[in-house]
Formats: sequence, structure tokens, C-alpha cells
Amino acid sequence: MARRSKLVLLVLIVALATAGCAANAPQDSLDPAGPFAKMLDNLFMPVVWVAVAVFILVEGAIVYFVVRYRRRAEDDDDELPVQLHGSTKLEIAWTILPALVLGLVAVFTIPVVFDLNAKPAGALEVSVTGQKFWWGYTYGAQPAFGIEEGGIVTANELHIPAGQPVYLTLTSPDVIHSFWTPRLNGKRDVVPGRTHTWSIQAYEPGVYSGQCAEFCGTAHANMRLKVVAHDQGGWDDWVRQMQQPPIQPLGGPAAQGFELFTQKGCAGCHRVEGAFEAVAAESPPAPDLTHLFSRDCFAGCIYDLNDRNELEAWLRNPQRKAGSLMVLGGPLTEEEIDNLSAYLETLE
Ligand code: HEC
Ligand SMILES: [Cu+2]
Repeated sequence: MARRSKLVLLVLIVALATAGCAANAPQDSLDPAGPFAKMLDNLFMPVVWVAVAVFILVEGAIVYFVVRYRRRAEDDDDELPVQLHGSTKLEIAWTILPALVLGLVAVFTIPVVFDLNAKPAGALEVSVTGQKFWWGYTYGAQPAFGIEEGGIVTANELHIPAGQPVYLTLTSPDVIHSFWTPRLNGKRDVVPGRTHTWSIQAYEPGVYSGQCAEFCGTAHANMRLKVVAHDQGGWDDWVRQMQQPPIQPLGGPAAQGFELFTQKGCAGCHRVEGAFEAVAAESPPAPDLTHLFSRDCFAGCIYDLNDRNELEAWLRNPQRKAGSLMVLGGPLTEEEIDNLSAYLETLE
């Protein structure tokens, strides 16, 4: 091989190899972080190795025959080689062999399909709603997890206790989404008119990112999510915080923001427990803001809530997330944005 083509080949191999590596790959389904993802991984990896073996055998045979029976310079006659047609033995062998391999894969796959669909004992239960273009979560009363009558409503960030199974019930009011946190389990479609269930569990406390995996409209790519897994103390704190209604601000910019929340139509779409309970029936579904600042991200987890500039930019122009269904009656003044942000910051 010429030196140049060797170099090109080397560059190609290095490029391919390095494209597969990322030091920080938060959505790596090959790096399972819980028992359900592990079940999938345990199936996937052996099948990969079987596929690698088949690949090497078949490609190896092709390369061998191409080289072994190539036309050589000394073959100057133009005679055709002996022409063969069909081999019953070979045909039977390469039909049965793959069927056996696939049969074996099925033997191991089928029980996992059933196991993944079973409801785990003692699971925390959460209803998940796929919305355009964010995720809504409702936790019913579950004394075993410290959740009392009235439950918990939140959005985008799904909080769970680490080390315990979580059983999700997934629905959508209008379009198809797919719930996916690659390190905790595979994808599950979220289909209007149907109720699907799915389980996730994290071995360790931590933040596991995910996203909608079914094209659902303009902002589909910006419909992300986070699963936040807590240790026992963190879970208890979170549950306690989420069951404490926010305190109405009495003065200052936050109190003015509170007034603006009705005047600017926010209350027509967003619920805040104890303050703005009645959203307009014709409004698009919007995230519950009761405990907005219990979260780190907003608007499909694409913006950082700890960065005040991000929140202000959102109120200046909610269409910065293309396709967002948050439509304001008119632009807000900078003062109104300041006051509204001050109010929102009280919603812990
Ligand atoms: C027409 C209904 C509507 C109105 C009016 C509206 N919003 Fe929204 N809002 C939404 C929707 C829908 C989303 C979710 C957007 C997305 O993520 O795609 C949203 C998202 C938000 C978020 C991010 C919440 C999260 O957890 O992701 C905040 C904060 C917010 N709105 C504040 C306000 C404020 C303040 C006002 C009043 C100035 C307002 N909204 C008016 C519908 C509305
Ligand atoms: Cu979606």
C-alpha cells in the first residue's frame, strides 16, 4: 500500500475510534446505573459478541476468498473458471445456523421482556404526562414514601429515592412522546388514549439525564428531562419541601410580581398551590409552578434555573424555545420581568 493511503486509513480509524469516546457521556445506555438498565445490558452485550464473532467469520471468509482466488498477473488466459450452481448442504447449513442463533437470543430475551413489564414490589408510583414540550409528574399519596394526602406535582425533574424501584404510569393528552433515561432503562412510548407503564431505579444517588425519544413536534429536541435520585435524607427533605405550600410575599418586588401573575395572564395557564388554583380550561397544559425553585432546570430542562439571566430571557421571549406553547398577551417591561422573577424565586 502506498504511504499516502496508509496514512488516510490510519486517520480514518483514529477518527472512528475517538468518535465513540466521550469522557462526559451522561446518556450512555452502555453504562447502566440501575437494575433495569442492567438487565438490558446483560442481554445486549452477549448478543454484540455473538455478532462480532459472526462478522469476523463471514468477513474473514470473504477477504480470504477474494485474496486466494484473485486474478493473478500470470493468469493470462481468459478462460472462465468452472461454473457451479447451488449446494443443498450449504443452503441448509446457513439457514439453520442463524435460526439457531436467533432462537437462542429469543430464549434469553423473552423472560426479560416479561420481567421489565412486571410491577416491582414496594415501588414508588409516579404518573408521568408527556406534554408539548415538557414532562409533568404527579405523585399520589404514598405513606411508605412520606407522601401525604394531596400528593406532589412537579415538572421536568423527576425526583426518586435511590436504590428503590419506581413504577411509572405514562400518558399524553395529544401527541406521541417517548420517555427515555438511558442509564436507568430503555425507551417507553407515551401514547394518547393509552396508559403505558415502565420502571426505573438508580443504584446510587445522582442526576440521570434523559429526553423525549419520539418526534412530537417543533420543540421535540428540547424536551429533555432529569431524574434526580436522592439518598434517604435527601428524599425526606425533598418530600417535606414539596408538601409545604409557598408563602405569599408581603412586600417588595416579589409582592408586585405576585400581582402581575394575574394581570399578565400567567395565572390563566400556571397553577401555584394556595394562590393561583384555577387555570383557564382552554389554556394549554403548563408546568405547575408551586415549587418551581425546587428544580434546577426549566422548559424541558434546557435552561438553568439557577441562572437568573436564563429565567429573565424566558420571560422576555418564551419563544426562544422554538415551538413553546407559552404565549404572552404582549411583551413585558424590564421592571415587570424583574418583579415576576422575584416572585418566582419565592416559589421554593
Ligand atoms: C398560554 C399559557 C401560558 C401563559 C399565559 C404563561 N405561560 Fe409560562 N409556560 C407555559 C407553557 C406551556 C410552558 C412550558 C413550555 C415548554 O417547556 O415548552 C411554560 C413554562 C413556564 C416556566 C418554566 C416552568 C418549568 O418548570 O419548566 C415559567 C417559569 C413560566 N412559564 C412562567 C410564566 C410567567 C411568569 C407567565 C406570565 C408572565 C407565564 N408563564 C405565562 C404556558 C403559559
Ligand atoms: Cu416529546
